[in-house]
Amino acid sequence: MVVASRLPVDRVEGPDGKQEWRPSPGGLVTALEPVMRETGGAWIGWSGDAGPAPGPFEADGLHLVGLALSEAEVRHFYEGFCNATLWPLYHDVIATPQFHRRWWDAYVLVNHRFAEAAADQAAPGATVWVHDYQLQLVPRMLREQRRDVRIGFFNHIPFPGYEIFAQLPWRRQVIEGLLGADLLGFQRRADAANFLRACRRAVGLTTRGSTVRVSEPGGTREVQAAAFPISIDAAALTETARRDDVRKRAREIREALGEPDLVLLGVDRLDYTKGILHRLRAYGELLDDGRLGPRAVLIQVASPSRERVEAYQTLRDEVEVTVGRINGQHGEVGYSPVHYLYQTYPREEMAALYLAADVMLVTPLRDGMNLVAKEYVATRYDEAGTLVLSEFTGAADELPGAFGVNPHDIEGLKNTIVRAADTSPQEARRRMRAMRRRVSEHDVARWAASFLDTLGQVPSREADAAREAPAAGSAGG
Ligand code: GDG
Repeated sequence: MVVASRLPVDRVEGPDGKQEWRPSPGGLVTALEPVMRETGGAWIGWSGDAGPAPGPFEADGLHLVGLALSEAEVRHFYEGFCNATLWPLYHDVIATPQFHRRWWDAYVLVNHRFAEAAADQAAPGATVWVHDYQLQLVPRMLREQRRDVRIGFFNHIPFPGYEIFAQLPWRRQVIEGLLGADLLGFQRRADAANFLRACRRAVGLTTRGSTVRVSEPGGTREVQAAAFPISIDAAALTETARRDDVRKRAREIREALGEPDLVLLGVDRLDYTKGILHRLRAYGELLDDGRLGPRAVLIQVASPSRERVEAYQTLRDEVEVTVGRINGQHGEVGYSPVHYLYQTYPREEMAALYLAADVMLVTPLRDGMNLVAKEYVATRYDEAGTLVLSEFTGAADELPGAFGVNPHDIEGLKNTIVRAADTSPQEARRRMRAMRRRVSEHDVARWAASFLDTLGQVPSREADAAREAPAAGSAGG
Protein backbone atom coordinates (compact mmCIF):
# COMPACT_ATOMS: atom_id res chain seq x y z
CA MET A 1 0.00 0.00 0.00
CA VAL A 2 1.16 3.49 -0.83
CA VAL A 3 0.13 6.43 1.35
CA ALA A 4 1.01 9.78 -0.25
CA SER A 5 -0.43 13.25 0.15
CA ARG A 6 -1.59 13.21 -3.49
CA LEU A 7 -3.40 10.61 -5.55
CA PRO A 8 -1.89 9.96 -8.97
CA VAL A 9 -5.02 11.35 -10.72
CA ASP A 10 -6.29 14.67 -12.10
CA ARG A 11 -9.88 15.88 -12.15
CA VAL A 12 -11.02 16.32 -15.77
CA GLU A 13 -14.31 16.99 -17.50
CA GLY A 14 -15.76 13.85 -19.11
CA PRO A 15 -17.57 13.72 -22.48
CA ASP A 16 -20.98 14.28 -20.86
CA GLY A 17 -19.74 17.33 -18.96
CA LYS A 18 -19.46 15.37 -15.70
CA GLN A 19 -16.24 15.45 -13.65
CA GLU A 20 -14.04 12.39 -13.95
CA TRP A 21 -10.68 11.29 -12.60
CA ARG A 22 -7.89 10.51 -15.00
CA PRO A 23 -4.60 8.87 -13.95
CA SER A 24 -1.65 11.26 -14.06
CA PRO A 25 1.26 8.86 -13.96
CA GLY A 26 4.37 10.52 -12.60
CA GLY A 27 7.67 8.88 -11.72
CA LEU A 28 6.36 7.42 -8.49
CA VAL A 29 3.42 5.65 -10.13
CA THR A 30 5.59 4.36 -12.95
CA ALA A 31 8.03 2.93 -10.45
CA LEU A 32 5.43 1.36 -8.22
CA GLU A 33 2.89 0.27 -10.84
CA PRO A 34 4.30 -3.22 -11.48
CA VAL A 35 4.56 -4.10 -7.81
CA MET A 36 1.19 -2.50 -6.97
CA ARG A 37 -0.50 -4.41 -9.77
CA GLU A 38 1.11 -7.68 -8.78
CA THR A 39 0.09 -7.35 -5.14
CA GLY A 40 -3.29 -5.65 -5.73
CA GLY A 41 -2.04 -2.83 -3.54
CA ALA A 42 -4.03 0.32 -2.77
CA TRP A 43 -2.92 3.96 -3.11
CA ILE A 44 -4.31 6.34 -0.50
CA GLY A 45 -4.12 10.09 -1.13
CA TRP A 46 -5.80 13.46 -1.54
CA SER A 47 -7.12 14.57 -4.93
CA GLY A 48 -5.67 18.09 -4.73
CA ASP A 49 -9.02 19.94 -4.42
CA ALA A 50 -11.01 20.98 -1.36
CA GLY A 51 -14.30 19.17 -0.89
CA PRO A 52 -15.50 15.62 -1.42
CA ALA A 53 -13.03 12.94 -2.38
CA PRO A 54 -13.43 10.59 -5.32
CA GLY A 55 -14.83 7.27 -4.00
CA PRO A 56 -12.50 4.24 -4.17
CA PHE A 57 -11.88 3.43 -7.83
CA GLU A 58 -9.64 1.46 -10.16
CA ALA A 59 -7.34 3.24 -12.61
CA ASP A 60 -4.88 1.29 -14.76
CA GLY A 61 -4.94 -1.63 -12.36
CA LEU A 62 -4.32 0.57 -9.33
CA HIS A 63 -6.81 0.63 -6.48
CA LEU A 64 -7.16 4.30 -5.50
CA VAL A 65 -8.66 5.54 -2.24
CA GLY A 66 -9.27 9.30 -2.10
CA LEU A 67 -9.35 11.28 1.15
CA ALA A 68 -11.18 14.60 1.49
CA LEU A 69 -9.72 17.84 2.82
CA SER A 70 -11.99 20.75 3.73
CA GLU A 71 -11.26 24.29 2.50
CA ALA A 72 -9.93 25.16 6.00
CA GLU A 73 -7.71 22.05 6.02
CA VAL A 74 -6.28 22.97 2.64
CA ARG A 75 -5.40 26.38 4.10
CA HIS A 76 -4.01 25.21 7.45
CA PHE A 77 -2.59 21.79 6.67
CA TYR A 78 -1.49 22.01 3.02
CA GLU A 79 -0.77 25.68 2.29
CA GLY A 80 0.08 26.38 5.94
CA PHE A 81 1.98 23.70 7.82
CA CYS A 82 3.24 21.77 4.77
CA ASN A 83 4.14 24.63 2.45
CA ALA A 84 4.79 27.59 4.73
CA THR A 85 6.28 25.79 7.80
CA LEU A 86 7.93 22.50 6.83
CA TRP A 87 8.94 23.32 3.23
CA PRO A 88 11.02 26.43 4.07
CA LEU A 89 12.35 24.87 7.32
CA TYR A 90 13.55 21.71 5.57
CA HIS A 91 15.11 23.77 2.75
CA ASP A 92 17.51 25.53 5.11
CA VAL A 93 15.14 28.46 5.87
CA ILE A 94 15.65 30.07 2.44
CA ALA A 95 12.26 31.63 3.22
CA THR A 96 11.21 32.25 6.82
CA PRO A 97 9.13 29.37 8.19
CA GLN A 98 5.94 30.37 9.96
CA PHE A 99 4.95 28.53 13.12
CA HIS A 100 1.24 28.58 13.95
CA ARG A 101 -0.36 26.31 16.52
CA ARG A 102 -3.57 26.13 14.51
CA TRP A 103 -1.66 24.84 11.47
CA TRP A 104 0.00 22.18 13.61
CA ASP A 105 -3.42 21.06 14.91
CA ALA A 106 -4.60 20.65 11.31
CA TYR A 107 -1.42 18.67 10.49
CA VAL A 108 -2.11 16.24 13.34
CA LEU A 109 -5.77 15.88 12.32
CA VAL A 110 -5.07 15.25 8.64
CA ASN A 111 -2.21 12.82 9.41
CA HIS A 112 -4.71 10.97 11.59
CA ARG A 113 -7.15 10.70 8.71
CA PHE A 114 -4.47 9.18 6.47
CA ALA A 115 -3.37 6.75 9.19
CA GLU A 116 -6.96 5.64 9.86
CA ALA A 117 -7.57 5.00 6.18
CA ALA A 118 -4.34 3.00 5.92
CA ALA A 119 -5.22 0.98 9.04
CA ASP A 120 -8.67 0.23 7.59
CA GLN A 121 -7.42 -0.83 4.18
CA ALA A 122 -4.17 -2.71 4.85
CA ALA A 123 -4.26 -6.50 4.56
CA PRO A 124 -2.82 -8.55 7.45
CA GLY A 125 0.96 -8.32 7.40
CA ALA A 126 0.85 -5.72 4.57
CA THR A 127 3.74 -3.51 3.55
CA VAL A 128 2.78 0.17 3.77
CA TRP A 129 4.96 2.82 2.13
CA VAL A 130 4.30 6.36 3.37
CA HIS A 131 5.62 9.31 1.33
CA ASP A 132 7.01 12.68 2.22
CA TYR A 133 6.99 15.55 4.65
CA GLN A 134 3.22 16.05 4.61
CA LEU A 135 2.71 12.72 6.42
CA GLN A 136 5.48 12.42 8.99
CA LEU A 137 3.13 11.48 11.82
CA VAL A 138 1.44 8.65 9.89
CA PRO A 139 4.04 5.91 10.63
CA ARG A 140 3.54 6.09 14.39
CA MET A 141 -0.24 6.62 14.20
CA LEU A 142 -0.53 3.59 11.93
CA ARG A 143 1.71 1.41 14.09
CA GLU A 144 -0.41 2.21 17.14
CA GLN A 145 -3.41 0.71 15.35
CA ARG A 146 -1.75 -2.04 13.35
CA ARG A 147 1.30 -3.73 14.84
CA ASP A 148 1.18 -6.35 12.11
CA VAL A 149 2.15 -4.15 9.14
CA ARG A 150 5.65 -3.30 7.91
CA ILE A 151 5.98 0.46 7.52
CA GLY A 152 8.40 2.31 5.26
CA PHE A 153 8.70 6.09 4.91
CA PHE A 154 10.48 8.06 2.17
CA ASN A 155 11.35 11.73 2.55
CA HIS A 156 11.51 13.40 -0.89
CA ILE A 157 12.95 16.70 0.36
CA PRO A 158 16.10 17.37 2.40
CA PHE A 159 16.22 16.68 6.13
CA PRO A 160 17.86 19.79 7.63
CA GLY A 161 20.77 20.06 10.05
CA TYR A 162 19.77 19.94 13.73
CA GLU A 163 20.36 23.65 14.41
CA ILE A 164 17.64 24.39 11.86
CA PHE A 165 15.32 21.48 12.62
CA ALA A 166 15.44 22.41 16.31
CA GLN A 167 13.44 25.59 15.55
CA LEU A 168 10.34 23.47 15.03
CA PRO A 169 8.21 23.73 18.19
CA TRP A 170 6.91 20.19 17.51
CA ARG A 171 10.32 18.64 16.71
CA ARG A 172 9.90 15.82 19.21
CA GLN A 173 6.47 14.80 17.92
CA VAL A 174 7.76 14.78 14.32
CA ILE A 175 10.73 12.55 15.16
CA GLU A 176 8.53 10.21 17.20
CA GLY A 177 5.98 10.14 14.37
CA LEU A 178 8.64 9.10 11.85
CA LEU A 179 10.07 6.47 14.19
CA GLY A 180 6.83 4.49 13.89
CA ALA A 181 8.34 3.24 10.60
CA ASP A 182 10.65 0.23 10.27
CA LEU A 183 12.69 1.86 7.51
CA LEU A 184 13.19 5.58 6.78
CA GLY A 185 14.55 6.49 3.36
CA PHE A 186 16.24 9.80 2.51
CA GLN A 187 17.66 11.21 -0.73
CA ARG A 188 21.25 11.66 0.47
CA ARG A 189 23.41 10.16 3.21
CA ALA A 190 23.70 13.63 4.69
CA ASP A 191 19.90 13.76 5.14
CA ALA A 192 19.87 10.40 6.93
CA ALA A 193 22.74 11.58 9.14
CA ASN A 194 20.83 14.80 9.99
CA PHE A 195 17.80 12.72 10.94
CA LEU A 196 19.85 10.39 13.16
CA ARG A 197 21.35 13.40 14.90
CA ALA A 198 17.86 14.82 15.50
CA CYS A 199 16.88 11.50 17.13
CA ARG A 200 19.78 11.86 19.54
CA ARG A 201 19.34 15.57 20.24
CA ALA A 202 15.56 16.08 20.18
CA VAL A 203 14.51 12.80 21.80
CA GLY A 204 17.69 11.57 23.51
CA LEU A 205 17.73 8.24 21.68
CA THR A 206 20.77 6.09 21.02
CA THR A 207 21.82 5.49 17.41
CA ARG A 208 24.33 3.00 16.09
CA GLY A 209 25.41 3.34 12.47
CA SER A 210 22.14 3.77 10.58
CA THR A 211 20.01 2.22 13.35
CA VAL A 212 17.93 3.93 16.02
CA ARG A 213 16.83 1.95 19.05
CA VAL A 214 13.28 2.80 20.16
CA SER A 215 11.82 1.59 23.46
CA GLU A 216 8.20 0.58 23.40
CA PRO A 217 5.91 -1.02 25.98
CA GLY A 218 6.49 -4.47 24.45
CA GLY A 219 10.31 -4.14 24.31
CA THR A 220 12.79 -2.36 22.02
CA ARG A 221 12.54 -2.00 18.28
CA GLU A 222 15.19 -1.04 15.74
CA VAL A 223 14.52 1.54 13.04
CA GLN A 224 16.83 1.92 10.03
CA ALA A 225 17.52 5.31 8.40
CA ALA A 226 19.45 5.27 5.12
CA ALA A 227 19.86 6.95 1.72
CA PHE A 228 17.84 5.75 -1.29
CA PRO A 229 18.41 8.39 -3.99
CA ILE A 230 15.28 8.59 -6.16
CA SER A 231 15.49 8.48 -9.94
CA ILE A 232 13.42 8.56 -13.14
CA ASP A 233 12.16 6.14 -15.78
CA ALA A 234 15.24 6.76 -17.91
CA ALA A 235 14.48 4.22 -20.66
CA ALA A 236 11.00 5.69 -21.27
CA LEU A 237 12.41 9.21 -21.56
CA THR A 238 15.16 8.15 -23.95
CA GLU A 239 12.51 6.45 -26.06
CA THR A 240 10.36 9.61 -26.11
CA ALA A 241 13.36 11.73 -27.08
CA ARG A 242 14.20 9.43 -30.00
CA ARG A 243 10.72 9.79 -31.52
CA ASP A 244 10.64 11.56 -34.91
CA ASP A 245 7.98 14.05 -33.82
CA VAL A 246 9.95 15.01 -30.69
CA ARG A 247 13.22 15.49 -32.60
CA LYS A 248 11.38 17.53 -35.22
CA ARG A 249 9.86 19.67 -32.50
CA ALA A 250 13.34 20.26 -31.00
CA ARG A 251 14.53 21.58 -34.37
CA GLU A 252 11.42 23.77 -34.66
CA ILE A 253 12.12 25.29 -31.26
CA ARG A 254 15.60 26.39 -32.34
CA GLU A 255 14.22 27.73 -35.62
CA ALA A 256 11.49 29.65 -33.82
CA LEU A 257 14.18 31.25 -31.67
CA GLY A 258 15.99 32.43 -34.80
CA GLU A 259 18.72 29.74 -34.79
CA PRO A 260 20.69 31.24 -31.89
CA ASP A 261 24.31 30.21 -31.29
CA LEU A 262 23.57 29.31 -27.69
CA VAL A 263 20.38 28.02 -26.05
CA LEU A 264 20.32 27.84 -22.26
CA LEU A 265 17.41 26.13 -20.52
CA GLY A 266 15.88 26.19 -17.04
CA VAL A 267 12.91 24.00 -16.03
CA ASP A 268 11.49 24.35 -12.55
CA ARG A 269 8.35 24.63 -10.53
CA LEU A 270 8.25 28.33 -9.70
CA ASP A 271 9.68 27.83 -6.21
CA TYR A 272 12.16 29.91 -4.20
CA THR A 273 14.29 26.82 -3.54
CA LYS A 274 15.13 26.47 -7.23
CA GLY A 275 17.49 29.47 -7.48
CA ILE A 276 15.74 31.01 -10.49
CA LEU A 277 16.56 34.59 -9.46
CA HIS A 278 20.26 33.76 -8.95
CA ARG A 279 20.31 32.18 -12.42
CA LEU A 280 18.64 35.23 -14.01
CA ARG A 281 21.03 37.56 -12.26
CA ALA A 282 24.08 35.66 -13.55
CA TYR A 283 22.63 35.49 -17.06
CA GLY A 284 21.76 39.21 -17.08
CA GLU A 285 25.31 40.11 -16.03
CA LEU A 286 26.81 37.81 -18.67
CA LEU A 287 24.77 39.71 -21.27
CA ASP A 288 25.95 43.03 -19.77
CA ASP A 289 29.55 41.79 -20.05
CA GLY A 290 29.02 40.49 -23.61
CA ARG A 291 30.45 37.08 -22.64
CA LEU A 292 27.82 34.88 -24.32
CA GLY A 293 28.10 36.00 -27.93
CA PRO A 294 25.63 38.22 -29.72
CA ARG A 295 22.40 36.19 -29.65
CA ALA A 296 22.18 33.87 -26.65
CA VAL A 297 18.73 32.78 -25.52
CA LEU A 298 17.58 31.50 -22.16
CA ILE A 299 14.32 29.52 -22.11
CA GLN A 300 12.94 29.46 -18.58
CA VAL A 301 9.97 27.17 -18.00
CA ALA A 302 8.49 28.06 -14.60
CA SER A 303 5.51 25.83 -13.94
CA PRO A 304 2.85 27.34 -11.70
CA SER A 305 3.02 26.05 -8.13
CA ARG A 306 1.37 26.82 -4.75
CA GLU A 307 -0.11 30.00 -6.17
CA ARG A 308 -2.10 30.80 -3.02
CA VAL A 309 0.97 30.86 -0.75
CA GLU A 310 2.30 34.39 -0.28
CA ALA A 311 6.01 33.63 -0.71
CA TYR A 312 5.22 32.14 -4.13
CA GLN A 313 3.28 35.22 -5.23
CA THR A 314 6.18 37.45 -4.20
CA LEU A 315 8.68 35.25 -6.02
CA ARG A 316 6.59 35.29 -9.19
CA ASP A 317 6.54 39.10 -9.14
CA GLU A 318 10.31 39.27 -8.62
CA VAL A 319 11.04 36.80 -11.41
CA GLU A 320 8.75 38.60 -13.82
CA VAL A 321 10.24 42.03 -13.04
CA THR A 322 13.75 40.61 -13.54
CA VAL A 323 12.86 38.94 -16.85
CA GLY A 324 11.23 42.18 -18.04
CA ARG A 325 14.34 44.15 -17.12
CA ILE A 326 16.72 41.82 -18.97
CA ASN A 327 14.54 41.71 -22.08
CA GLY A 328 14.01 45.48 -21.98
CA GLN A 329 17.71 46.14 -21.74
CA HIS A 330 19.11 43.54 -24.13
CA GLY A 331 16.21 42.71 -26.46
CA GLU A 332 15.62 43.97 -29.99
CA VAL A 333 12.71 43.74 -32.36
CA GLY A 334 12.72 40.04 -33.24
CA TYR A 335 15.05 39.05 -30.38
CA SER A 336 14.33 38.41 -26.70
CA PRO A 337 17.20 37.08 -24.58
CA VAL A 338 14.81 35.42 -22.09
CA HIS A 339 11.81 33.31 -23.09
CA TYR A 340 9.88 33.02 -19.87
CA LEU A 341 7.06 30.45 -19.88
CA TYR A 342 4.77 30.40 -16.86
CA GLN A 343 3.05 27.24 -18.02
CA THR A 344 2.90 23.47 -17.73
CA TYR A 345 3.76 21.41 -20.81
CA PRO A 346 3.19 17.83 -21.93
CA ARG A 347 6.06 15.37 -21.51
CA GLU A 348 6.86 15.40 -25.23
CA GLU A 349 7.32 19.17 -25.29
CA MET A 350 9.59 18.94 -22.24
CA ALA A 351 11.70 16.30 -24.01
CA ALA A 352 11.92 18.52 -27.11
CA LEU A 353 13.05 21.47 -24.96
CA TYR A 354 15.74 19.35 -23.28
CA LEU A 355 16.93 18.22 -26.73
CA ALA A 356 16.97 21.77 -28.09
CA ALA A 357 19.24 23.08 -25.30
CA ASP A 358 23.01 23.51 -25.39
CA VAL A 359 23.36 24.12 -21.66
CA MET A 360 20.90 23.07 -18.95
CA LEU A 361 20.89 25.27 -15.85
CA VAL A 362 19.87 23.53 -12.61
CA THR A 363 20.79 25.97 -9.84
CA PRO A 364 18.70 25.27 -6.70
CA LEU A 365 19.73 26.74 -3.37
CA ARG A 366 18.57 23.45 -1.84
CA ASP A 367 16.84 20.47 -3.46
CA GLY A 368 16.25 16.92 -2.18
CA MET A 369 17.22 15.35 -5.50
CA ASN A 370 16.12 17.36 -8.60
CA LEU A 371 14.67 15.10 -11.25
CA VAL A 372 14.99 17.72 -13.99
CA ALA A 373 18.77 17.20 -14.05
CA LYS A 374 18.29 13.45 -14.50
CA GLU A 375 15.57 13.92 -17.13
CA TYR A 376 17.84 16.16 -19.18
CA VAL A 377 20.58 13.53 -19.09
CA ALA A 378 18.17 10.69 -20.00
CA THR A 379 16.82 12.72 -22.94
CA ARG A 380 20.25 13.40 -24.45
CA TYR A 381 20.63 10.15 -26.39
CA ASP A 382 22.71 12.27 -28.81
CA GLU A 383 25.31 12.64 -26.01
CA ALA A 384 25.45 16.39 -26.65
CA GLY A 385 24.71 19.28 -24.30
CA THR A 386 26.19 20.21 -20.93
CA LEU A 387 24.69 20.49 -17.45
CA VAL A 388 25.36 23.19 -14.87
CA LEU A 389 24.31 21.71 -11.52
CA SER A 390 24.11 23.21 -8.05
CA GLU A 391 26.12 21.51 -5.31
CA PHE A 392 23.07 21.80 -3.09
CA THR A 393 21.01 19.17 -4.93
CA GLY A 394 20.89 15.45 -4.22
CA ALA A 395 21.61 14.92 -7.92
CA ALA A 396 25.07 16.50 -7.51
CA ASP A 397 26.17 13.45 -5.48
CA GLU A 398 25.43 11.24 -8.50
CA LEU A 399 26.35 13.31 -11.56
CA PRO A 400 30.04 14.22 -11.46
CA GLY A 401 29.90 14.83 -15.23
CA ALA A 402 28.02 18.04 -14.55
CA PHE A 403 29.63 21.46 -14.03
CA GLY A 404 29.18 21.89 -10.28
CA VAL A 405 28.32 25.32 -8.96
CA ASN A 406 27.49 27.25 -5.80
CA PRO A 407 24.53 29.37 -6.96
CA HIS A 408 25.09 31.94 -4.21
CA ASP A 409 28.45 32.77 -5.82
CA ILE A 410 27.23 34.83 -8.78
CA GLU A 411 30.73 35.33 -10.18
CA GLY A 412 31.38 31.57 -9.97
CA LEU A 413 28.00 30.85 -11.55
CA LYS A 414 28.79 33.19 -14.45
CA ASN A 415 32.19 31.60 -15.05
CA THR A 416 30.70 28.10 -14.89
CA ILE A 417 27.96 28.95 -17.40
CA VAL A 418 30.63 30.27 -19.80
CA ARG A 419 32.75 27.14 -19.30
CA ALA A 420 29.76 24.86 -19.91
CA ALA A 421 28.87 26.82 -23.06
CA ASP A 422 32.45 26.70 -24.37
CA THR A 423 33.00 22.97 -23.77
CA SER A 424 34.25 21.10 -26.83
CA PRO A 425 31.84 18.54 -28.29
CA GLN A 426 34.29 15.74 -27.34
CA GLU A 427 34.48 16.82 -23.73
CA ALA A 428 30.70 17.32 -23.54
CA ARG A 429 30.20 13.79 -24.89
CA ARG A 430 32.60 12.29 -22.37
CA ARG A 431 30.76 13.97 -19.51
CA MET A 432 27.30 13.17 -20.85
CA ARG A 433 28.16 9.49 -21.38
CA ALA A 434 29.23 9.09 -17.76
CA MET A 435 26.04 10.76 -16.53
CA ARG A 436 23.84 8.70 -18.86
CA ARG A 437 25.38 5.49 -17.62
CA ARG A 438 24.61 6.43 -14.03
CA VAL A 439 21.01 7.47 -14.70
CA SER A 440 20.15 4.47 -16.84
CA GLU A 441 21.60 2.01 -14.33
CA HIS A 442 20.07 3.70 -11.29
CA ASP A 443 16.55 4.26 -12.54
CA VAL A 444 13.34 4.63 -10.59
CA ALA A 445 12.48 0.92 -10.74
CA ARG A 446 15.80 0.13 -9.09
CA TRP A 447 15.14 2.78 -6.45
CA ALA A 448 11.74 1.30 -5.56
CA ALA A 449 13.03 -2.27 -5.58
CA SER A 450 15.96 -1.39 -3.37
CA PHE A 451 13.76 0.39 -0.81
CA LEU A 452 11.15 -2.39 -0.75
CA ASP A 453 13.78 -5.16 -0.55
CA THR A 454 15.41 -3.48 2.42
CA LEU A 455 12.03 -2.97 4.08
CA GLY A 456 11.14 -6.63 3.46
CA GLN A 457 14.28 -7.70 5.29
CA VAL A 458 13.35 -5.85 8.47
CA PRO A 459 12.56 -8.56 10.99
CA SER A 460 8.91 -8.36 12.03
CA ARG A 461 7.46 -11.33 13.84
CA GLU A 462 3.98 -9.76 13.86
CA ALA A 463 3.97 -9.12 10.09
CA ASP A 464 5.17 -12.64 9.27
CA ALA A 465 2.64 -14.24 11.63
CA ALA A 466 -0.24 -12.09 10.30
CA ARG A 467 0.52 -13.01 6.70
CA GLU A 468 0.56 -16.71 7.48
CA ALA A 469 -2.84 -16.57 9.20
CA PRO A 470 -4.81 -13.85 7.41
CA ALA A 471 -7.91 -12.60 9.21
CA ALA A 472 -11.15 -12.72 7.23
CA GLY A 473 -12.63 -9.53 5.81
CA SER A 474 -9.53 -7.38 5.29
CA ALA A 475 -9.13 -5.77 1.90
CA GLY A 476 -6.33 -4.33 -0.20
CA GLY A 477 -2.78 -4.08 1.08
C1 GDG B 1 10.36 17.01 -5.03
C2 GDG B 1 11.70 17.43 -4.41
C3 GDG B 1 12.80 15.55 -5.64
C4 GDG B 1 8.07 20.60 -14.21
N1 GDG B 1 7.43 21.40 -15.06
C5 GDG B 1 6.74 20.60 -15.90
C6 GDG B 1 6.99 19.27 -15.56
N2 GDG B 1 7.79 19.30 -14.50
C7 GDG B 1 8.28 18.08 -13.83
C8 GDG B 1 9.74 17.84 -14.10
C9 GDG B 1 10.10 16.92 -12.94
C10 GDG B 1 9.16 17.39 -11.84
O1 GDG B 1 8.15 18.19 -12.44
C11 GDG B 1 9.91 18.26 -10.83
O2 GDG B 1 10.70 17.41 -10.06
P1 GDG B 1 11.94 17.97 -9.25
O3 GDG B 1 12.69 16.80 -8.69
O4 GDG B 1 12.79 18.79 -10.16
O5 GDG B 1 11.39 18.93 -8.11
P2 GDG B 1 10.13 18.97 -7.05
O6 GDG B 1 8.84 19.17 -7.74
O7 GDG B 1 10.50 20.03 -6.09
O8 GDG B 1 10.12 17.51 -6.35
C12 GDG B 1 12.85 17.05 -5.33
C13 GDG B 1 11.42 15.12 -6.07
O9 GDG B 1 10.40 15.56 -5.16
C14 GDG B 1 11.31 13.59 -6.19
O10 GDG B 1 11.66 12.96 -5.00
O11 GDG B 1 13.72 15.28 -6.67
O12 GDG B 1 14.09 17.38 -4.75
O13 GDG B 1 11.72 18.83 -4.15
O14 GDG B 1 9.76 15.58 -13.23
O15 GDG B 1 9.90 17.29 -15.37
N3 GDG B 1 6.47 18.20 -16.21
C15 GDG B 1 5.66 18.46 -17.27
N4 GDG B 1 5.37 19.74 -17.67
C16 GDG B 1 5.88 20.83 -17.02
O16 GDG B 1 5.61 21.97 -17.42
N5 GDG B 1 5.14 17.43 -17.97
